[in-house]
Amino acid sequence: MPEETPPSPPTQPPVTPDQDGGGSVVAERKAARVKPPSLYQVVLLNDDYTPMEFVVMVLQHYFQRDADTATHIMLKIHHEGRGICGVYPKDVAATKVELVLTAARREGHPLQCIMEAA
Ligand code: TYC
Repeated sequence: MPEETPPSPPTQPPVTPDQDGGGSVVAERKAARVKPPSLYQVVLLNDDYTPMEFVVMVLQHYFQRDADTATHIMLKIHHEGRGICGVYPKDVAATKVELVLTAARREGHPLQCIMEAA
């Protein structure tokens, strides 16, 4: 019985310097086509019942504000009716709104938190 020759490995197409089959050329083209994510601001609204301390806690815990900044934002909301907590990509903003509303309702506060295109 004659010996079979082993199958030869698949041959690679020739590579030229600026077309290497998937490196930087593809990455650059993709970056040019991808839009930056649209941003949303998370806004707290004033009401007559939510304690100031709870709003300050929300701003510290969910929006990473230090105590002074959180107090400043809370007082701005108290006096002007609304205030921006932070600006985030859409899914992050939506998650923060949900977390804030869940925490407020758990404590029995009527605090309103919304998101709007920045
Ligand atoms: N107005 C509230 C009070 O006097 C405090 C408050 C501040 C409530 C900000 C909501 O988003 C708010 N207790």
